[in-house]
Amino acid sequence: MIRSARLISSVKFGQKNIRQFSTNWWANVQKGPEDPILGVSIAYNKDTSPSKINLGVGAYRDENGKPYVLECVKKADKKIYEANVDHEYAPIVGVAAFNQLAAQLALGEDCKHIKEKRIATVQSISGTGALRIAADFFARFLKGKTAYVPNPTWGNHNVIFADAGIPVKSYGYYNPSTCGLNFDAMSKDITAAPEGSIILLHACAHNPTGVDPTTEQWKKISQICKERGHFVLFDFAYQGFASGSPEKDAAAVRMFVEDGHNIALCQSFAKNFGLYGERIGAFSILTESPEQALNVESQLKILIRPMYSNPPVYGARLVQAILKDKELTNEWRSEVKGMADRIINMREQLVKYLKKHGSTRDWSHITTQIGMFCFTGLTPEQVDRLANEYHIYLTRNGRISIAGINSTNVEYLAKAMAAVTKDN
Ligand code: PLA
Repeated sequence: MIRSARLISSVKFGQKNIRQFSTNWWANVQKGPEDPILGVSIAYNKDTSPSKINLGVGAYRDENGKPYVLECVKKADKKIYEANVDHEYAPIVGVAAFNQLAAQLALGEDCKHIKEKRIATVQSISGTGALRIAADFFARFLKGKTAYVPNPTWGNHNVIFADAGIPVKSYGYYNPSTCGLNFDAMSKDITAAPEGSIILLHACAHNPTGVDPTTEQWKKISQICKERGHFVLFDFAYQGFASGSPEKDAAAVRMFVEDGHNIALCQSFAKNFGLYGERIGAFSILTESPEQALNVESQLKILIRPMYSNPPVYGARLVQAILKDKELTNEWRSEVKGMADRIINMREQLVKYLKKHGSTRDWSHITTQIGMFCFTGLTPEQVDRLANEYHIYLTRNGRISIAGINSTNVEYLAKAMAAVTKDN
């Protein structure tokens, strides 16, 4: 502004040799690539074929391929409307009652940290926002530490930590030859990480592989993290989506806390409450004492205030209305189970139709993997063929969002997958 005003006034006063006024500030900005996951939806939206299928982003669809608004959410919506609420700012940490209920949902009502007020919880802009707060907080207070994420992981993990200035490395996780967990590599790499590293774990329904450690394996990982003095961050984006039971899906998180880890926890309510666009999540840090929790919370506030000041209230109000009401909570439980069950059923259907269409591959991982995603083993070239020849869209790492499959499109999908994998 100042600069343009100066140039314009120079012209006014008729000075010679002034620089040409220009508004061309962004000539050096190059076009960047689309996001590997959200870019899939852009390609899908452009396709005009009636048989097109979007298996890219992990967004639940009902049997008719439509977005699903949970009944408990509709009821909560009505309650909020009827309560004639105002639209005042929330505090920097968000809606306090929501924060409490969110932490309880993940950690259990008996969690000592909650009872003893040894936990700092802030509302976040969904799971991504929680991770971003985590990464920025670690950059300030765990300076010099490296974050270890599974290989592979949700692609945004790497970027979030890198953008916050935290070095990111990976630990072994997936074994492509078994389509299962490479527990040896996982435990070796976590052991070899420098003492006191940040270890990111997917609480359940690992994205993109759909492969989770067993209870025994979780116990060992917890032990290793203890021995090595690692700091554990759980990304909990799918509570209820893996098994249909929010408690079962929280087992690993709760086990680590029982084992004595003061974990950090990122929660998302996008998938389990179907509140994708409301951007509702929570970030918690478990501490040694109530005083520490207050100190941590004060620093989280200092971090959040210049980022977005305070979070939007609507999603928090919805989740709060559901979780504080026994009946609505029970309705939510049965609806989240319904979504999980439909996904499990689609896995079975897909395998059945792959066989029917002559595929002799071992597709058993489709039913053994859990949660929203299946890591199919399809190559990037096969993925491209699915898009170009069959109008079926997925990420190039071969991940399919099972939630996008329904009884109308499952056979078409199976036929196409059988065709593109026929000769290899
Ligand atoms: N953590 C994991 C492991 C996730 O898979 C996702 C979402 C998030 C956090 C963040 O979700 P939120 O910010 O919407 O709460 N992953 C999706 C969507 C479903 C995405 O990539 O943004 C996916 O398709 O992988």
